[in-house]
Amino acid sequence: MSRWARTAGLVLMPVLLLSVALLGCSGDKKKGGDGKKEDTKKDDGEPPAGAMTPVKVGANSIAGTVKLKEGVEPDYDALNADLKKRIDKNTNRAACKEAYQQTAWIVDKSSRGVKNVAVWVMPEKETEFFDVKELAEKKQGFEPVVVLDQPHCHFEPRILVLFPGYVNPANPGDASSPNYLKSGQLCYAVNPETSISHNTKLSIPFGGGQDANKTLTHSTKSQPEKGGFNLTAEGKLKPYDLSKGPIKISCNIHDWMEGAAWSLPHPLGTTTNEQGAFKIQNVPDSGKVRIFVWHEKAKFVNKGGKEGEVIDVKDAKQDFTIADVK
Ligand SMILES: [Cu+2]
Repeated sequence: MSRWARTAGLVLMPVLLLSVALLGCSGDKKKGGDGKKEDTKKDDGEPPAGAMTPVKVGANSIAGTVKLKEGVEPDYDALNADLKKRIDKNTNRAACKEAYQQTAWIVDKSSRGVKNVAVWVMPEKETEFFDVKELAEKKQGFEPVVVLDQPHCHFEPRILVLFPGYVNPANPGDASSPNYLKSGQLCYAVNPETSISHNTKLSIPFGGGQDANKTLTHSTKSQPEKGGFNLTAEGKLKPYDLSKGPIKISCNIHDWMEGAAWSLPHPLGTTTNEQGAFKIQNVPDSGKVRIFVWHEKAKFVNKGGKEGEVIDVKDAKQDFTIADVK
């Protein structure tokens, strides 16, 4: 049994026992003694609080751009100076010389599009979940293998959006303890350098798996399963409460190496490209969703912050502007 399930069990058990006791008392007073149904279901047909409701995914897509506001510039000199200070202290500095150029902000000069912004959607209500069993089983809408490369001592890509598991539609559990099935997606970290070691480290928010780190020997993007660090398995990755923030990725040997990963319960998420463009597929055909747009320095740039911004899926073009570089 997983840690969250045990924790949930410890918390829920006294509540369940108390509920059974109360039902036993109140049930005696009702006709037929069927107090349980009346206590857990409201008259208006709404599901009981905490119950999970499936939302069908569809053939819709939401696309747009994330741009940096005109006139707003990150302090590139300060970012590069900080990198220089850290890299100069390291014995690998000669081999890591390409890491001196900051990659936290990658802004396209002509369009002002920002790369490496994580964008995803969630159902409108916390008690809803996207039913993606079919997508998971058919391996549709997501990369089955994601590779975190580490050329010249930086992470490539810096930001990942992962899909390690989904809510089991046959037995969804409850909003505070969803029952997840594995998606089958694998994520590997590899080390393409032969002369440098990296100790890749995952720091995972509570409920998302377990912290892990490993010193990587030579391994490649084309065959990550040969010597790569299987983050999915070693980190026991699974979806978690995203309000706790992303999984932090770092390197114990090179302290300037920084990356982050969001671990979603569905594949309706992505990152922006060089022009700041994104496209999310398999969006429901109707209704509302919450959209989240996150940059590692600017944090959430959508309205509503970490609660997400409610949009109608009919508004399929969604553009965002980063106005504050923090
Ligand atoms: Cu490293």
